[in-house]
Amino acid sequence: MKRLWRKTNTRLGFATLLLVCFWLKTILAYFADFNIQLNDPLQVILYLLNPLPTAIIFYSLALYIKRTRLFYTSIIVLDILNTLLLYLNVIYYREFTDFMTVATMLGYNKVNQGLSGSSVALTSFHDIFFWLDLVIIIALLLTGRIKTDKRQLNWRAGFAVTSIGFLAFGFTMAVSEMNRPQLLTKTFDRSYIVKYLGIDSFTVYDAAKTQHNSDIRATAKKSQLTGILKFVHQHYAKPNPKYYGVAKGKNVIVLHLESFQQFLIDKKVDGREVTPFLDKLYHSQSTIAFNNFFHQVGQGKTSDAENMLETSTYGLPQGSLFAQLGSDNTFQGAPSILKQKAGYTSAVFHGNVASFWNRNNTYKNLGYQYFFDASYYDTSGDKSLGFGLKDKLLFRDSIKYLQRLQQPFYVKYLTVTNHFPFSLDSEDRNDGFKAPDTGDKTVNNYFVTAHYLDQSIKEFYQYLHKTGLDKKSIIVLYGDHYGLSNSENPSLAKLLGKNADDWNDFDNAQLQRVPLMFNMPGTKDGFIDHTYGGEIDVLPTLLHLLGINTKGYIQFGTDLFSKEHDTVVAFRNEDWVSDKYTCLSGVVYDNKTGQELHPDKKLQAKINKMQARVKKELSLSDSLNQKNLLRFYHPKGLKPVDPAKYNYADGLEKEIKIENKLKAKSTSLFDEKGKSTVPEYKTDAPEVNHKSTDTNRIKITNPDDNSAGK
Ligand code: GP9
Ligand code: MN
Repeated sequence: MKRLWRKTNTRLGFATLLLVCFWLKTILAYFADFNIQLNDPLQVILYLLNPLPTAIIFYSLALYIKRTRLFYTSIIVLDILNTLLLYLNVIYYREFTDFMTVATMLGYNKVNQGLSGSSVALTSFHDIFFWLDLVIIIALLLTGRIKTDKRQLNWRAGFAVTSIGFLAFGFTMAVSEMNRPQLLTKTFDRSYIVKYLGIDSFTVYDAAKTQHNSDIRATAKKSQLTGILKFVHQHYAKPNPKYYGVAKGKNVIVLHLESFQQFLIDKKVDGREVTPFLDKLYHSQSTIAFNNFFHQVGQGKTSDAENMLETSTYGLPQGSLFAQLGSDNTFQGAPSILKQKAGYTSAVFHGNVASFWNRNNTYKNLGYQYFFDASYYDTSGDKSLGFGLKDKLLFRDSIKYLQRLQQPFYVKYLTVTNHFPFSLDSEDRNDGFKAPDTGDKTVNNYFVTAHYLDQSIKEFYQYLHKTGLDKKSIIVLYGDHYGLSNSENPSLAKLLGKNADDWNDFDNAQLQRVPLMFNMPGTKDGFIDHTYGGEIDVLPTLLHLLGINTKGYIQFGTDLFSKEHDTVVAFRNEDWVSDKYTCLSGVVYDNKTGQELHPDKKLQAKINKMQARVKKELSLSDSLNQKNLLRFYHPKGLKPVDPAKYNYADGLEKEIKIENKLKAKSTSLFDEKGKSTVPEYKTDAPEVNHKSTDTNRIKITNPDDNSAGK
């Protein structure tokens, strides 16, 4: 031990001492302060080791210094800076349950206003340990207990240390990427980057991204809107008078069917319908359903679908728009348009943590008034799966919040149970529905969770019917994206009456159809509409149904009911589908036969024109979002959203406060009935009778709630 201690009298030994102390402090922060979900032993190992590579690289910089004093001062300053970054994150996390982005540090994040004056109140006893080592080491150095080493480390040794740092970093990066593919490109949650790569890497990564975004924005000018406005005005499709305003004043209930593909509709396995309730809705007289409707998401998956549905602009070519731009961008989306034009209250119900896809920040910029995330429900024990509360429980447990919303309301339910890997506890397979036997477990299970989702929607509808909410609402059901990936599709072929051997890209593209239904209980003019369209088209369609003019807005989609609707559906990778053709990487297929076409000159010219239009539309949307151009655009009668006005803690208390203020004028269902409608809700979910436990399959945090755990 003594010998080891004596090593601190050498430069390398001293650097190692600082490194080890810093490592231990990070571990302290990791386990005492950060609430990170570790799912497997590999993640635990990565989490424990990830502070080292970056710190080695960082501290090795001092090893190249010759002068003794300068060496010791530099390495201590480096250590102080590194500790400060760690400590600021600890403090920040205590207030916001999130890591500090560079934008926050520099004070230009619109949503998080940075640390408030109350930071002192956020300190805790064990914080001493973040600084104690430094105090002791400096004292030992000054009193000569640790001797300074006058010999400069030979540069080769220094270089070796730096190289070890980089090698170790490359190794963690590679292992992380294996455990979580697309870790950096997707960035669904900041905590994932910290979990795999550590705080230092997160900060460097975030700084690079922020710089990139701000470079793009700094050069952005209002005049760049001109091209976009020209396109949008030419592209605009005027509403069909037959449908304009038919849902005026109704509540809007958006049911986001996770990973739900159109082929499930009317599908039977062993003679049994997979989703009998949704099938019934699909054919109902009160539903207009689309059977040539496509998802258009990129890497942002659910969040891309949400963005398209609520803003009618595309997701980004890489990563998720919510995650990358959601904290700062100006949006002109459904919640704020509906609030300002027609007095709607807005809310999201979702059983996963609020920070996933950066929703907690993005929703504020979208103008959402309430966000009932996982922290609002009991998600303990077997009540949730990997992506949050099971759907049947989400619907049931949302009622106490739903019934308190002022009507008309615009609400969105984000379901999660039908999500890859499509696992479901055996207690939830209660009605003998059997999975198909395709030879691929993922494919088989997909049918089981889809069946469960169908049951949960049915239960929710029964409640809507009992309380009379159904007749007062338009219910929009849609699938966000594929559940089965292209590599799994051949296993599905037989079930779809096709041959796995000649399964090709055309077949994959056709499977990107997802449901879209507008259901208005009590009406009778429903039908199945064969119009081609995509997620980008939903917002103008919905706004027109609600009798809201969209002419002044920048929206890339067109009303599906309009005679002028654009039937070319752009995929995020610039491939496209129209009512006649499917064009994938320049190869054109005939939709009717599925055969590759060899277009003559005339047809080729037509195809080229459509392809050019698709490219243009996507690139204009990217330019709008990446340059944040909507901040320069002020449609008449629409005020910009002020995200600072929204806070998603204590949602129920806020709702009740409004009811109390409005008194007899309150339009909440609770006040209309004069009592709670919670007892009206019936579910067969066995978990409702399970006691709350200390275990949880997800980690719950509400970034806006500062009271928890303090
Ligand atoms: C998580 C859920 C899933 O909160 O929305 O997102 P996805 O993986 O489908 O993008
Ligand atoms: Mn999804």
